[in-house]
Amino acid sequence: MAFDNLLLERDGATAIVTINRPKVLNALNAQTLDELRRVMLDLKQDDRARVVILTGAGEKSFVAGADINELAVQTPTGGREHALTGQHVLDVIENLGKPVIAAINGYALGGGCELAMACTLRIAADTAKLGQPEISLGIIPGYAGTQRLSRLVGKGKAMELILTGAPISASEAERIGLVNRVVPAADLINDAKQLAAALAKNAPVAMRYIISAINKGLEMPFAEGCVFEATLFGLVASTDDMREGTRAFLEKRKPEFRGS
Ligand code: CO8
Repeated sequence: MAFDNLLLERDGATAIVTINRPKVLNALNAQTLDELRRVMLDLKQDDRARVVILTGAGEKSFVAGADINELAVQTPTGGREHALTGQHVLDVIENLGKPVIAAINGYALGGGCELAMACTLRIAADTAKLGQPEISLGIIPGYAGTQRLSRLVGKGKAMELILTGAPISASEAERIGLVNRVVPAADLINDAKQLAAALAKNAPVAMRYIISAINKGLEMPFAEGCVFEATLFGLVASTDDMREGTRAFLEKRKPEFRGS
């Protein structure tokens, strides 16, 4: 697959996707969004890729938002379509069925913060800044930021971040639960690779069901979420990996999961 604005590398069972428009701080234009959609759909089907890392090119920015050149000329119907397209791409990432780790190497603003929130886990460099500055452009988040931010950090903090538009530091983002952990900038990619390698050893079907149970379960009443979990629990019992995992424990050895 050829991309103008993305790089795709492999590190064992980890696929590393880098958004590569450093001159505009990796802002997401329509073409980049479409390339992200295509690479993610491809990785979803790719059994060699058990975990995905998503990061930004350069040292300054993960993604500084949607491309403001395109926002400046959008029409009402075009804006709605743009928002729905972006929401769809982020939905593909959130429900990829394998962990996607955002390695936040700098600014994650607007659509960049929304993109990071769609990932399964977030590791931030200590130099990163996160926020939803749309209000300063006279607009609102459009890639589901109002929905995901309030679910991740609660209504009060989401209101504050989106209404003020003020960015926060990586350590503040960790304190409020917007990122899972903060590491020195120089260690970011290695830390993300280590976490990815550890996750890649886990049973792929079980990871897929965990992601699904949590994502879909959050949209359901508690009792229905529990029934959904029980159904997935039953399904996972049909896998060779369940037999391998339980047998390996009893035989006092490390399991080797094959994804079947
Ligand atoms: N879009 C386009 N270009 C950008 C963007 C962006 N989001 N961010 C930075 N750039 C460009 C700058 O224009 C500049 O270009 P040039 O060199 O040609 O002047 C280059 O990147 C470098 O940026 P700066 O010189 O501004 O770098 P600084 O270090 O001085 O500042 C900042 C860094 C603070 C990150 C600053 O660039 C900034 O404020 N950027 C905009 C951040 C922002 O407002 N993001 C939110 C955008 S809105 C959004 O994401 C909505 C998403 C949902 C849309 C839904 C569809 C309708």
